[in-house]
Amino acid sequence: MANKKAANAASASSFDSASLNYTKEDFKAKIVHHLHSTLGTSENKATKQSWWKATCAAVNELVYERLTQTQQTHANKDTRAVHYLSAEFLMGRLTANNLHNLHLFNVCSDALKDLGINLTDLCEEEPDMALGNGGLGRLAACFIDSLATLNLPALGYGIHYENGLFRQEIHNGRQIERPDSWREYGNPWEICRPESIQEVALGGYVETIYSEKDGSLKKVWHPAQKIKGVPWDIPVVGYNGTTVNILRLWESKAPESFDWDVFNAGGYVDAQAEKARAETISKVLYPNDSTEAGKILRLVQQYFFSACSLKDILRRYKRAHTLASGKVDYSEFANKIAVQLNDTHPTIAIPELMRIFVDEEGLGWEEAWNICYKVFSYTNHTLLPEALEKWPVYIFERVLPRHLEIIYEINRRFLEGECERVFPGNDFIKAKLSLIEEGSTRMVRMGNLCVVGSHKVNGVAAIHSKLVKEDLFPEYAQIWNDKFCNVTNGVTPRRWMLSCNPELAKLYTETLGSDEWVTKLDKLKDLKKYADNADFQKKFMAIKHANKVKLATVIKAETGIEVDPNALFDIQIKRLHEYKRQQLNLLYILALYRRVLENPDLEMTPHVFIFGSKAAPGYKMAKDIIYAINKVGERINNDARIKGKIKVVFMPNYRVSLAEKLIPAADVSQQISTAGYEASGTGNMKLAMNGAITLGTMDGANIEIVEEAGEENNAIFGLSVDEVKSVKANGYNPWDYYNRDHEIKKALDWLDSDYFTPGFPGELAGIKRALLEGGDTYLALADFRSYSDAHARLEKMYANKKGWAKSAILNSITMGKFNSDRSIQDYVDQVWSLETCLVK
Ligand code: CBF
Repeated sequence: MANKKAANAASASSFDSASLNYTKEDFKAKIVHHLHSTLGTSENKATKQSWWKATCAAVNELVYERLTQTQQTHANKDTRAVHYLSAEFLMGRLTANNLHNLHLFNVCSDALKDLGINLTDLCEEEPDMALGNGGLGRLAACFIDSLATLNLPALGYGIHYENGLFRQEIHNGRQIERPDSWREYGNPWEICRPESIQEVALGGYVETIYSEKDGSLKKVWHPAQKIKGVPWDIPVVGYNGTTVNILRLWESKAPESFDWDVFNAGGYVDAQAEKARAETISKVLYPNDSTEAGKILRLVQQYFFSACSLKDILRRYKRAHTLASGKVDYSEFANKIAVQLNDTHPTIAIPELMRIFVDEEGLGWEEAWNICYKVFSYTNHTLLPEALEKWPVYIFERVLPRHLEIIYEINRRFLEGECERVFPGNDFIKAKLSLIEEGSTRMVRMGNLCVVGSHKVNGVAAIHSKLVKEDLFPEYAQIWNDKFCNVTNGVTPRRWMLSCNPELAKLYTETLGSDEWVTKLDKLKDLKKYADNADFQKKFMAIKHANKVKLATVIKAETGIEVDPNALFDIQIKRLHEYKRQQLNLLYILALYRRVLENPDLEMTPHVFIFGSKAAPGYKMAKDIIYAINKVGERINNDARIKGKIKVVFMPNYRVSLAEKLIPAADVSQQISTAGYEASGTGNMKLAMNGAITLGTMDGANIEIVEEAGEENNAIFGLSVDEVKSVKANGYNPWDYYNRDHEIKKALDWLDSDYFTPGFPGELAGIKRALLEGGDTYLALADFRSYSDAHARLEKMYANKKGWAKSAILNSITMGKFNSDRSIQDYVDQVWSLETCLVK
């Protein structure tokens, strides 16, 4: 039964450091104890790393106790649980987060101070756990925080990548990718669980066995290879509560570490070949899939973690539901188990569960299917066709032959059943909805498989969910209207306010007289009466200024660029993609630069444009845009004629821990995607929560943000979703904009010259070509003028200090809806039907 009270349950079991008997002296003793006994060092020899690890070990004493209590409670009560399958969990750092969630941050900081150590410095020792690319992976991390905070039984399942997302270096303006070995020297937050190792199979062939007895056909899969999945558990500490769930990440290993016989016969390298092959699976996050080997590896990764996770789920289920006869009672399976597919990456779990039920557990097809689709639900995170995965059938035949047969059977039953019922005899629609795309290379459509094999499909913001239903899967919606729903994304206020912006958090708590807002973010609306209050505005803006001063120091240290904290900090931080339109931002910078050159007395607020962004290694245009931003920045930052009115900063290696420094310091949040392309966005929420004004299009969650914060407090511009569709339908011609708008023309022509790349003319011309000859797929030129006008409005707003403060405050305090606890509550109500479970 859906439980609407989960949000309240979060604070029902609150505790603080005093009630835990974690006084400063206790903490000091524990840290020193671990320095000696766990790290094998002493106070005078210990490095910062050792202090950090000793501190984590001290915290873990409590975390492990809570973890055990949580697991015992869940097992005793045989709770229904959600299993969040995601190829990505972009966790960032955990130290400050765990301390805050346990209410131990201050006591730990005091204890360390006595020991001569600064906690904030120590937190910098922790490498980011960058096991994700961007939004989808960070969303998963926020969601598991909220699940634990709401005392919901949940497990995250993913891959224990040896190397997370590449570390970005900038050399002469260009992105260089370096490996990210985040756990080279050990990670104190993870626990290896060899007792729960799983084994999964790959390749081989399927044998059909005819039974003389009843005439039935039995399928037997004879795999060619076995892989061991070693689980690593990361405790997920809920805020203010007692629940500690786990994130279980699978590392791939060969069943044997090397082949003795081959080794003895002198084949020292060959003996380890299988080990190397097996370990490749969890070696790197998203290897390049432009080659065939890359594609196979990607599919194998997806199968590896999905299959290990399902085996783990079944193991736990069997423990509670095996009858005295030894038979397993599967009638409760769908009541106990919910599996959320975070995008199409874990789709293969659907045929895998069918395979286990039918081939291994002896269930009939109908019985198995009836359980299966009730277990799964699927979140779509994008409409971009390249992200809706399709795998060549021939790869499936080689890697997962039995799963291919099962997919064919699911497809046959769907096309002959529900599809035929709603679209009788309509072969065109059947071809569109089929799980198999016919063509020169036959493909398995994972998105379609998700829709057919799940009981719920959701998008991640209202507009996106509408487009998923009406544009992406309209015929499926005709078959199963109720399957489609919306869950607008959210972010955890614990990390994205409390931990990253402690002074703002303190102001809110002191003014409200309570820190209830940390779980019930809506409470901040009670501060509305202060939005106009001069004293409150002064405090709020002083905090923003202090955050900008801190960021200016980081910028100087990382890039050597000096920025003035009194300037407007205008930030665009997100993955680099043409639809996100960093190139539009750049075009405006070029236009503004020219305006100042042409009119050196131009009155304007000094403006610092800050970018943080990684480009996919194989995405040439994205890398060219990074190069252009850096080259344009170099020229502008060193041009004395403009007297520092404009600065352009590209922060290398954008990641969670850097975002935590950038977001509290932002005045303006650029969310400028082409309407209809950004499913939701979550950076937009984090920035608004911290008092940035959105300069954005009516896209994704921007629409809902503005609904909450008021359009008058933000700068909205550009074509709407419908207008984008109609401009495209009517034949968009970017040359018209180029020829008509002299600022566009001049900015683009500049890129043809060597003005920004002395001695190398045309190095930046690729951007102009993409925008003109390439057709400007994402309508940057069509939106340029209205973007420039929105900038002008922002300038005006910023000039009115009181008005700006009011808008910034209103943005920050009206973001209650974008608490990930609310998103999770929506999943509980609409998709998972989970009960809270308080842990004593
Ligand atoms: O839903 C989380 C995020 O996912 C993406 O990053 C994705 O990977 N598809 C989208 O691009 C974001 O809009 C979305 O917020």
